[in-house]
Amino acid sequence: MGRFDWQDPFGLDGELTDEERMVRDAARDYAQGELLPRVTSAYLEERFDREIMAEMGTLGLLGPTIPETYGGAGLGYVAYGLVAREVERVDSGYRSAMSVQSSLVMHPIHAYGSEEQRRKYLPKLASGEWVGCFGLTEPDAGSDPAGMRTRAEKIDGGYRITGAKMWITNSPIADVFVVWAKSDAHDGAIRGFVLERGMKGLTSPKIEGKLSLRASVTGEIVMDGVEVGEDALLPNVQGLKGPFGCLNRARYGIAWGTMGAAEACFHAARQYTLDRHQFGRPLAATQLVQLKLANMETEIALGLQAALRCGRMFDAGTLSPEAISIIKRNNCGKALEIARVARDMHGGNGISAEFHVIRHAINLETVNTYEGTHDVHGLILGRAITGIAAF
Ligand code: TGC
Ligand code: FAD
Repeated sequence: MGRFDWQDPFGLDGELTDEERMVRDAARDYAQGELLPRVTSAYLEERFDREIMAEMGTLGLLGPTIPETYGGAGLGYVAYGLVAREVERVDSGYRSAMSVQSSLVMHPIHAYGSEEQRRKYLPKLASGEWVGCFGLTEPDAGSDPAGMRTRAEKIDGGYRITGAKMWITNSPIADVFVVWAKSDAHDGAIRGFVLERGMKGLTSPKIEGKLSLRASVTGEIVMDGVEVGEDALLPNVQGLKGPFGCLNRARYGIAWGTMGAAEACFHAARQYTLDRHQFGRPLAATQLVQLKLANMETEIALGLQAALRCGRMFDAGTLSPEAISIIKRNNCGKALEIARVARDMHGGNGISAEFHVIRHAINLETVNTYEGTHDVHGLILGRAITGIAAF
């Protein structure tokens, strides 16, 4: 029989390649050394430090699955997931900034863009010189993006885009905006456009006063008749499968990332309850605490195995969107529950920024909602199981 390792009960480490372990270790060193020391002040001051993008770019953490020809790292999806796990171990907001850039901006330009668009945008997004954002959600179209109102109207030599996007990660600091609009020239089909800061009629005001994900900057994208050339259209995709192809990747990354946040809370709760004495013994010596730790360990071990399996399937080209819904939904929900319990186990200290667990818990409220809410992923699965759409 093998020896039990409470930090890695199913031997995940041994299932990784040398390259994946190297990427994981580099991401962990960076996240613990450079992100952790500044996260508390960033969160309290509702601030995203722009230089983080350049730091991540230097380490190859932006667009890690994009081929090296375009400035990416040419890695597989397990490596991408391991990076998300390490970054979200510190804060879901930092993982957000990274996954939007990689999965929601670089991926569509690479997968649906022209060769000119790839060469123009990808290297600068990979290095972090440019920040990107992804505009799908609107004030009146969230879970139901097909209900979007943003329109691209055909004009001589290009398009005029009018509409508003809401709750957009990175938009206030973005240089590049991948936005989705219904195009009159394509029978009202949803098409993707790449806009750039400075275009007339384009603004991206910050949403102030978020109580969750405060170390990530979120805003609107307001397009008041923005005129673009033909070269702004992503030529190689039409319909909702365009944005959904991007979401598949980001949702998959979130399944890994949330396990990182859950592990941070689990480890903190374990250490805290070993150190803290009440009634003459460590809290960890009580049955209730041990049961909570056992539940956390179990859900994390299962969630990581499922994420790893999906990563291998992603690389093999066999992963379905519905399987991604399973891991996005379950890992977010379980991580949120683990963070809430860890917060409780810290008692009064649990509400202090210094102990990190309440920040993770509040962040995970957002993560459980964006990229398809917990219930919407349940409905995606319900449709796949029954053949009946219940949206
Ligand atoms: P439906 O009829 O199901 O599909 C329309 C077309 O899209 C195709 N499709 C997919 N293709 C690839 N991958 C997927 N996952 C796909 N899901 C659907 C489908 O085959 C069809 O193609 P075609 O060729 O037949 O036209 O569309 P519906 O309108 O019924 O959709 C319903 C539902 C619930 C599945 C969908 O709307 C949904 O997923 N809603 C959730 C919306 C969402 O996730 N928004 C995320 C916004 S971005 C974000 O939150 C970023 S936060 C990032 C961060 O900060 O980290
Ligand atoms: P709604 O769709 O209005 O849902 C409200 C509630 O109703 C939810 O509980 C939902 O599960 C439930 N519901 C909806 N439909 C049904 C149904 N048919 N049956 C039963 N229940 C239902 N979007 C982007 O495009 N780009 C981004 O970068 C981005 N970043 C974000 C960052 C943050 C911090 C946040 C909070 C959101 C971000 N989003 C982004 C938007 C996010 O994807 C949406 O908030 C999410 O998809 C839910 O949409 P909604 O907020 O309109 O909620």
